[in-house]
Amino acid sequence: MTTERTTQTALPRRIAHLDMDAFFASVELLRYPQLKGLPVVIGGGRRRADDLLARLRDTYPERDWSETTLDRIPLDFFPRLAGYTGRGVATTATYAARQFGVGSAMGLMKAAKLCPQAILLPVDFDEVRRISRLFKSTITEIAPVMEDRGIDEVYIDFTNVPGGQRENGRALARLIQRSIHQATGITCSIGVAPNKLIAKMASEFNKPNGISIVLPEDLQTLIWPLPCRKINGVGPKADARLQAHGIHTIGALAERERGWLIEHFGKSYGDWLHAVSWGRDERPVVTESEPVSMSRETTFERDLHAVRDRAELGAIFTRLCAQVAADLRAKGYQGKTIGIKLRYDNFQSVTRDVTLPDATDDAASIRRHAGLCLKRVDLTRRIRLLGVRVGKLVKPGTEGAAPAHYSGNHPSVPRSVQDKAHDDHTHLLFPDLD
Ligand code: DCP
Ligand code: MG
Repeated sequence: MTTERTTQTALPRRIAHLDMDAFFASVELLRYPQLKGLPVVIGGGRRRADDLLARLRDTYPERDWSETTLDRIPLDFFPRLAGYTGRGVATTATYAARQFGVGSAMGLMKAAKLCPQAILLPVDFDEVRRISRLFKSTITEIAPVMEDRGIDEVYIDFTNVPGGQRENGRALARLIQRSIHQATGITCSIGVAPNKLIAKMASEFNKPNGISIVLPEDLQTLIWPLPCRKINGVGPKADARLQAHGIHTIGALAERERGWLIEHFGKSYGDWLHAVSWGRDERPVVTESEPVSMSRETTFERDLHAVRDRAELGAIFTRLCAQVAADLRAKGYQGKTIGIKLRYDNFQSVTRDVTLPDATDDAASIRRHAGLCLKRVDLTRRIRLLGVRVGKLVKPGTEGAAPAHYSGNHPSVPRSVQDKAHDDHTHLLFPDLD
């Protein structure tokens, strides 16, 4: 018997990163197409029963207003940013609004100063999730090796997709872009590169509705001039330290010896910085990702104090635990690690967790153990944010735990932050947990 061996010449890796354009805002423009081209800012809470509709029925009772006539709402009926007061933050803005300097994570009061005429709309999470699923299924019908990286972005491995190498990936990117637009009515931007790291940078090069192709030989011209902050994994703190050493661009980073980087940034991060500055990244596109944890967190309207705002905090805390428990049940998971996250008024965050002998999805049990974690942090300072997380997930009835390699940026999976235990002042809080 002869063994037949097919020799497959390995094709060059072509990895795409796709990111929807002004996603939450684009979703609202589907509903209100009359806003196309106008500055629109999304922020200030969730969408409730459509209050625009209610107001319309009041003002024009003679007309028949319904979900199907939203495109006929006159422009002057939409709420504007002008005069906004409050602590709301913009989650995103249309490109027309960005021309005025408005962007995501900006306070709405500041946005109102920059662009008072902008229309302010709340986010509709149900619709956002529906469109998110729709654009992802459109992709996998064309290119099956897709990694879900969050609500509006994915990686796609083009390497072995028929036609994936044509024009170095541009042909397939065009097809996917067109298909998504047909299915959803929303544009996206795609970067195609030798790996995930560069593809992620490239998808931003031609936003909105753009395609960018980066080849290995483009490293010097396209990647090295970029600021280090453009590297997915160089955050504001690492960037500040690099800047302090006079390293402002990826090219400047590449000039440093690997040994120097390790000396100043530690073995693993230094090594990684060296590799990425030379455009090296071998991470595969991972198709199936199981969450390692599920969490819910909330940022308060105003900073809260553990003692003075005890009742309010306690209620929020209970609700977060109930939500996480509901999330776990909805997805069929139980978890062994219960954790909390706090962010103080100075933006410093701390986390604590505890691991139980048995996995749970029970709200009361989560509440009890999360409450014990709270006792291990400093509660004399004002708090901006509170989060509850359940980790070490298992699916009852299946073998073992969810794979531990997952490190995705699923919106509900925070990166874990390790912290040393503090003195506790928590006995003041949540006395029902004692
Ligand atoms: N988002 C959020 N809070 C943030 C940033 C983003 O809730 N601080 C939400 C709103 C965005 C969506 O996530 O619409 C996707 O984030 P992106 O960073 O991809 O931003 P956009 O898709 O809005 O714009 P772009 O065209 O730059 O991708
Ligand atoms: Mg986007």
